[in-house]
Amino acid sequence: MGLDVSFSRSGGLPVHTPVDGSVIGAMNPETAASTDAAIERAVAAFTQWRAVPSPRRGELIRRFGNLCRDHKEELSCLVTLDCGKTLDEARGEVQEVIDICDFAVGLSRQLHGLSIATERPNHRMAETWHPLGVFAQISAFNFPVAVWSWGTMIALTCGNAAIWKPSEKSLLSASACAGLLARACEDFAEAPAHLHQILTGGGDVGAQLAADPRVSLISATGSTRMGRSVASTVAARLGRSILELGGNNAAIVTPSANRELVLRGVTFSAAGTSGQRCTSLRRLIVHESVHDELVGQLKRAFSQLRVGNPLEPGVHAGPLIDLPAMEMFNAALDQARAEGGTVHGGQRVLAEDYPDAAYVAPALVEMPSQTPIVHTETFGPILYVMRYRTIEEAIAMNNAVLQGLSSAIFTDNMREAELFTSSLGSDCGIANVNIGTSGAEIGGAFGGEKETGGGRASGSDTWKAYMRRATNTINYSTDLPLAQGVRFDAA
Ligand code: UN1
Repeated sequence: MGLDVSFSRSGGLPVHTPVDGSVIGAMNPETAASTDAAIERAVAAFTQWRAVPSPRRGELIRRFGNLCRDHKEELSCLVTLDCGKTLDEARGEVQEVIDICDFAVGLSRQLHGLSIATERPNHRMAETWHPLGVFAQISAFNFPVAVWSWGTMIALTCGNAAIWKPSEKSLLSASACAGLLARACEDFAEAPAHLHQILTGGGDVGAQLAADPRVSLISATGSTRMGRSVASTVAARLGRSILELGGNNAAIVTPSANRELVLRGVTFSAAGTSGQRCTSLRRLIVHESVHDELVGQLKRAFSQLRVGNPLEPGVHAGPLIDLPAMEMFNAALDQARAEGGTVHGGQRVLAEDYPDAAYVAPALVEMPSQTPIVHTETFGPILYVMRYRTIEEAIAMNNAVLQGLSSAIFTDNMREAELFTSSLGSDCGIANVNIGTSGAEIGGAFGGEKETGGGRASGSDTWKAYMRRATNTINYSTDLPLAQGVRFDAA
């Protein structure tokens, strides 16, 4: 069976591919009434699904993971068409979906709580974990399927019903994934109707999900502006959210760093995915003794990268998502120049072949210091390079921005590496040694601090955020001793 891309091809709003700017589909956005009805259906699905034993819930995820394995190549092509990342990176993204399914299957037998020492005789105290309710995921164009799967596979395993509002810029792969999940549910007796629903639309659909008290947990990936709006709406109703927002990720290059690792790690993290990962490397903080030599090597490495049609083999980076993204890229480079920067690369390429697409050469920008533009996340391949003298100064520069997602240090000096990953080091949710800032595995908790939003998704023990924790105190005596020695003997 092939893939089902079921969103409408006619009517509605056009959906473009960044590969050449052409129209590849159309979106008919949800109305307030249809979104409301979907939430109601999800509530009904939840009341059934929560009663299914979690290892059985895991079995559904196993089926979906296997369907993704069977259709990995087609799904990867759709990811490339949707967001313009290279086919190789798109395969990596679909692999993340498969990996989180495997993780969730194992997790389905490990949703265990603590037993806790109680101060009262013949009592038992324990934590139990229960399904929470309706989970909603808002995902961004740049990882059109992986980020959804991190949240949704865990949420379904935890016994929740799920709703997905993908980016309106990347509907092909979203629609195909939702179709495969629906297929996994088809002959799975315990799966209720509408266990997972996909809602197409823009910010208004997301805002409605955030505002609705029937949505127990909302996970949002995207801009800080979007996250601020979701967070304040959810907080006003005292709901729960998981936010994974902007990053402004830095790597420190110390004098002892293995240069080969630096060149490969920095080039992939800065220019891969055309700098459109939230984990993309945007700031390089280089010891003054190796700065000039490294800049020369990086200039060469950047100029050798092949920017082109991401469906073609051998291409390192595809286009930006659209022409407005290229305008922001150009504006950032202009501002960097005005703030004393020297820009290498950064020009538009392939404009004759693809006039409606946004292909740019990655830019390396030497900056005198961390000026205002360096504090800004521009979603494109721009790497600002600055100098440092002491490791303490470098760490302070790493931490000086408002975002706190990912960070890295390249060093062979264990004192520097340990300091960077210690409580006195990087203040980010991800702190790496001798690898770049991007390309995290699904096994770890993914997310960051400060304006990145504080949420964690994917592996480790993030599942706890998708469940309701109950503390149970059970008295199996014939007495009623009160905690803290309180006496109340009226009866
Ligand atoms: C994102 O850009 O929103 O660590 C997610 C990485 C990928 C996920 C990025 N595994 O770069």
